[in-house]
Amino acid sequence: MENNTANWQSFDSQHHLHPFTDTNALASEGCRIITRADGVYVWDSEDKKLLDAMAGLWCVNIGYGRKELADAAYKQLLELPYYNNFFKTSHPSAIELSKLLQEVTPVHLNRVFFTNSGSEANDTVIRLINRYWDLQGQPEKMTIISRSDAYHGSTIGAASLGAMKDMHTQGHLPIPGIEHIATPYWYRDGGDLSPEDFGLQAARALEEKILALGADKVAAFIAEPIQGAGGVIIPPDTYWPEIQRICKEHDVLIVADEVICGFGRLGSWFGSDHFQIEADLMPIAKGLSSGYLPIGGVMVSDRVAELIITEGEEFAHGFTYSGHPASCAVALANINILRDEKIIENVKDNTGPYLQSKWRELAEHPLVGEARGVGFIGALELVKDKSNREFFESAGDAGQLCRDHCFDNGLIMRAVGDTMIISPPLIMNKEQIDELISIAIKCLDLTAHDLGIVS
Ligand code: PXG
Repeated sequence: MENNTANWQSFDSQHHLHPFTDTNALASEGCRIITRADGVYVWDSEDKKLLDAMAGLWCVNIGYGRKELADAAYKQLLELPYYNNFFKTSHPSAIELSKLLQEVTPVHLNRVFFTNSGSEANDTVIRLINRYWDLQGQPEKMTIISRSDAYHGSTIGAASLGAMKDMHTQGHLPIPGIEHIATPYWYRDGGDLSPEDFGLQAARALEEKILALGADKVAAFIAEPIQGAGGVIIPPDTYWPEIQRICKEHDVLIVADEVICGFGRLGSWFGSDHFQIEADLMPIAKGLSSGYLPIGGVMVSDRVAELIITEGEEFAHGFTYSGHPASCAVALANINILRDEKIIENVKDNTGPYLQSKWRELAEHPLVGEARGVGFIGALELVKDKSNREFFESAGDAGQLCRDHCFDNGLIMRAVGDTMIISPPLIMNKEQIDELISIAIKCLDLTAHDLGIVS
């Protein structure tokens, strides 16, 4: 195939069905083709350089171009390209990765079930939860409570746990046994309440739901420590402690979906460390391999693992590529780099606070109602009138405009409705943060101008 943009765009529009994409619209526009990357930058097929403030899709935590990860995959593929972990076998890279995960995750999480993605991890979560309560002799305790604006993946189970309207409509979802409560989105829904009071109120919606369904029917509560794809929704400080009190009181398992927050995003190894969440199950993916190869998993607490193991029967669940040797080797190299180069400590103590202070200054812009964030994740609320938190009538237009200006000006920033999102590679330095902020300001100005908003 000839190496040029027009050909690629043509073949792409004829033969490639893209995820979460209006294929017709894309075919008429022509897609942007990303051909290479290094550090915090990617280049397209026209050699345009873009600062990737999304770390791919929230995953390239150590940045692009680390030879150690390519070498780890190459070496593993020559030595043992494939073997499975079924039928009483295992292999060194899966074993070594399980041990390393036990070391970096919270203390009560000592076992991992490997998957290939976050979606498979969340389907595995459903299987583990059902198995756990069956073995407890409470098979009717099977409802899982999730939240509005949640994204937990695209497989049937994971999409059911999520709350994306189009996914439910198109997929005839959710599957039975899944309920949703409101999420603690203070800027949008908090009204006159203080963040602390709103956090308590949002957490108590869980207790009301448990009482309405009957605690003997409720198996688990699933939530991201900070909601990512839903719009970087950061719970007030009062939220997680109250959630934990409620789950403990009603004997409901806690699932902390760490697919985005895990491996340093918040300046801690896991969102669970940041919020002191004691999860029974912890799905992981994305930053586990920094996206260099697909791999996910579920960290399983001693409480759940011991019952499943001591019961003696096999857990009838698994994937051909559960713990693929090359993916495990790459994840091992990735975690070693995160640890040895103290990348997460640097986000916590140095670059994270710097990014957050610069990011907060964007709240002074006439278009920005709120600028929030933790560590290396952030969001801006674009609003029509910030004096009274008035949102745009046609939600999403301002976000799209701003996102397009960012692309044109060399910055990849994502829009969720009218919320602008960043989740940069954790290795982004202060100079690159300055570059991010200055392009963001320029694009906010251009967007405000398009919308006729002036200070
Ligand atoms: N849980 C969470 C919290 C996620 O963010 C998944 C599970 C599913 O992971 P996989 O590996 O199956 O994709 C995710 C994925 C977006 C976007 O547009 C976000 C995700 C995936 C694709 C797009 O923000 N998150």
